[in-house]
Amino acid sequence: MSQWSDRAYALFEEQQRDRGIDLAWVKEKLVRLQIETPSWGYGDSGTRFKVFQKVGVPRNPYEKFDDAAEVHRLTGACEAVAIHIPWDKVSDYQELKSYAESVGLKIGAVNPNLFQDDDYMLGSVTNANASIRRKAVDHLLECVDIMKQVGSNALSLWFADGTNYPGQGHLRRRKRWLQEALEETYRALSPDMKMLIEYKFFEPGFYHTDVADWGMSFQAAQKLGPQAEVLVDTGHHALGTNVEHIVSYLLDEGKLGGFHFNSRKYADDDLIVGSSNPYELFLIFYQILDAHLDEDVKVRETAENIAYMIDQSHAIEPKIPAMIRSICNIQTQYAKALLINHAELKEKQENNDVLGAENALRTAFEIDVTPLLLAVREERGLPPDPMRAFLESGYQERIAKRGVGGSSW
Ligand code: LRH
Ligand code: MN
Ligand code: MN
Repeated sequence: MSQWSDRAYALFEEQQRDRGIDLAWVKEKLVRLQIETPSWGYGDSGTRFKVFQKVGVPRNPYEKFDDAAEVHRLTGACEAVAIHIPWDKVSDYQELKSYAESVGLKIGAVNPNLFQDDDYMLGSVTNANASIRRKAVDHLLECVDIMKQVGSNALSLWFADGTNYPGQGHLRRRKRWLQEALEETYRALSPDMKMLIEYKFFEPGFYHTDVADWGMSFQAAQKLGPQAEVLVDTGHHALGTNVEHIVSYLLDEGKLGGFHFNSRKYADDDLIVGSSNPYELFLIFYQILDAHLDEDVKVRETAENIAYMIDQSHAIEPKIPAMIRSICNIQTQYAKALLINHAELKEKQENNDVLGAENALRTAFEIDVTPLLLAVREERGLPPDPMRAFLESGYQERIAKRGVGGSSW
């Protein structure tokens, strides 16, 4: 480290010791934070108005793994990559698994795609047409089979099913078809696999969405059994929703399975996580780290086994730097949340000290964690500034030979 950062870290260490923070514990937690990146985040993507094609975008799933490996090499925090089928369809999944391993990665969640086929225009598992429902469930089962081949232990489900007009679909019948599809899929899981059920309150259906909120995911998961849990995509909530409250509720019920992190300004913008709402991200981590300290072992285990995943599609920004920025933003907010003095906060809460409690929490958010992050990266032999290291690495120039016209999503 430079003299400047050595001095900054020494001061930081002293300040945190004075606050009663155990920095060895903080560092250990930071080192263990792994965040899965999405294969589709490396491809070309856009809005519903236009997909802009970029130079150097991966042309196949293998090249997506190459780019993800570069993100992992620089951050040390992204060893798993989620795949989306059929976006990442290959003829030999064992070969894809071996390739991932050869570049230092593993395959994370498998995401079935039930929204891009013409047959699914009016729904997949909730389509009024029984043969389309069958086709959709068969795809879910195919994905469970792919999980077995690639060694994945998470099936990540999002249903685009919904309607645009009142009366277009029979809501209760659709609810039952959805549950039937989930049950058949659940029965195919191996004991070490989890089913993560994502919700989204609108889009592409604008009148109703079959799995519209966390309560519907929760209820479906509850009926299925212990291997089914809720997936919180931070972009999938209405404006003003208290996402961290949902997180704490699901933790307490032992049903928080994972996150799809991204930003949310107005809707599901799929932009860089923490770019416009860093305090929300910090408050989410506060709930999680508080649950790490819960006396109930089930709550603790749920908090410790959360699948942290990014779900982003960058329309205008270069893909790899956007992913690195997201990882760094998550690490920053996680580090700040690790500096919360829980004993002090508890004491203020128990004394009904409204402003004292708010201050105890916000104090951690306001600490500059740059010296801590630099020290942890240095101790791990990682570049202190992963973004700068990427820009200086020449990787972007090397992949330019792929040309334009890579994979979309
Ligand atoms: C839907 C969603 C879901 C999909 C992904 C591409 O908005 O969040 O997770 O699989 O985007
Ligand atoms: Mn998502
Ligand atoms: Mn989304």
